[in-house]
Amino acid sequence: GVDALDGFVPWPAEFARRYRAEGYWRGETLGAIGRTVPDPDRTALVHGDRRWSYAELDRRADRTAAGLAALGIRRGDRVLVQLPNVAELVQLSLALFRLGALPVYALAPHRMAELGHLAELTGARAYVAPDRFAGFDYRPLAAELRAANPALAHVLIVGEPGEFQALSEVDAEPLALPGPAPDDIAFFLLSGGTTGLPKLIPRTHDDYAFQLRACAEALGVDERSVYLAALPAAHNAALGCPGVLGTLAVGGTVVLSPTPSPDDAFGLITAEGVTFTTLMPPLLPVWVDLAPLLEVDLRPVLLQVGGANLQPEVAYRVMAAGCRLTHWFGMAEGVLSYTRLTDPPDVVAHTQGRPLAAADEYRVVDADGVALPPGEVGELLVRGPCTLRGYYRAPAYNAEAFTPDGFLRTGDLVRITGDGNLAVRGRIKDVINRGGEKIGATELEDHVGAHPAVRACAAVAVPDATLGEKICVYLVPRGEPVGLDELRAFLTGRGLAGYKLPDRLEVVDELPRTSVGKVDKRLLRELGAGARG
Ligand code: J2J
Repeated sequence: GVDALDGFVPWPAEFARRYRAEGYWRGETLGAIGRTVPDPDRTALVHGDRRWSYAELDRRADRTAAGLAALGIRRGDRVLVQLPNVAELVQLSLALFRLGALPVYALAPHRMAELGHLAELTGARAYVAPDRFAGFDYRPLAAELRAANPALAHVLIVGEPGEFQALSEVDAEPLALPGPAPDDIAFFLLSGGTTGLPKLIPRTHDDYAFQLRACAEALGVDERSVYLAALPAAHNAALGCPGVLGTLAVGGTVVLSPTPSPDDAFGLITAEGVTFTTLMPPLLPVWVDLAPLLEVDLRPVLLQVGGANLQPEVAYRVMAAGCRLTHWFGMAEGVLSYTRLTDPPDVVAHTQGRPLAAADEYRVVDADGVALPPGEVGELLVRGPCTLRGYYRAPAYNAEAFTPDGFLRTGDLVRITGDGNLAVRGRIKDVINRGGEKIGATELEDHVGAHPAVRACAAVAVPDATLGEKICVYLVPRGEPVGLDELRAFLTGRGLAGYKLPDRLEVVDELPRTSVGKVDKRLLRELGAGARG
């Protein structure tokens, strides 16, 4: 057997049967993407000066798959992939899907703390990184990672390989590969909301192929569509809602932008005739305000926005400017709810619409897990054809994160409105949502607590006008207090990703406690909000 299955929680047989019988799961594998398209000469991918037709992408993916097989990468092997929005990310992903090897998608800002954990958890056999991105050289990081993880036999670099091997040299005559089964894990995504170390989400070929198809249908994405990947394509929102993979699956064109900033994205929108893209809320006002000044017409571009709280005023402003908007609630875990293109502006501004699939089961429950009457605010529980049944190799965590009958506890507070739309109202999970980037509070606290001058600490979200939330750390010192800059440098030295570094530090004599002795984070959040500005 494929040992990736050790630690994977599949859907129970009766659910798998139902999802197949009802046509959600169709026995597809993701390696088929780019293979059978209406027009092989059509442009599949635009990245910088490179324009690859479907025929070229298909050929490159086959050659990379054969080259990886020649290196000894097998079906079921895990490969840590840390690539920004470059053509090689797509080529490599298709190659791994065809081989049945499993990408573990890290984000570009991740460093040794995150990568070391992911490599160890998955037993990854290879690591793929750029030579440099955003001013950072990944090759010394690769050397450190390999030294710490003996199972990591191969380091493949996009660009100048230095002491390692260039991904471009992983290339061989295409060969027949056994390939994966549709119910195999296709890849892993990082969870946006956890306690302790980051958790991995296994996505199967069946469930992700369904997500791609359903999202494309819902937004009318077809072979004429042009998707701008402005957010990182390694994140679920841009990878597959329908995103990069869903656009390629229907024969459309994908345009890769290195960042979502107007400097990078606007030229591409005009030059390539972009028809849709995905944004997190903080960028939306920036885009809409700058577009007329930079003479870019955003009206032909359907904007998919979600991932963090979107203020209704911003949504109305965007729609008043003539832009089309769909408002999403999404999780890498597979939960997706969104407003449809025919929904009235009030529904788009105030809600995240309806579930992706008719087979999605949503429950709203109180703190005791008891179902609430429609309209009341409670935690959202979800079960469905693309919502995972367990995090990878995390049995103790899974026992808490799922109900006994298999519903994912999202940790998000929602209400279902009278007309059946989902409206996110808050959160009970201990996560900070910094403009769409998720920081697990306990993960950060464990790192802060490792500083010798820290007696106790608590990380909480504080309001921020631009990002929605920022990170504030309350700290009880042991002796001489630590300053913010010193703490940030300490955390960077521990290999923590830059977006998880605290924005603010408050030194206190002690942390407030609830009656049962837990740190009173609600009070800390209130204090943090009050002390603002
Ligand atoms: C408030 N909070 C939201 C929203 C997600 C599409 C879009 C987003 C993601 C994503 C994604 C929110 N308002 N509209 O994967 O495919 C918060 C919730 C949720 C968490 C998931 C996609 N939309 N959130 O953001 O896995 O707290 O996925 O549980 O990164 O983001 O984060 P993540």
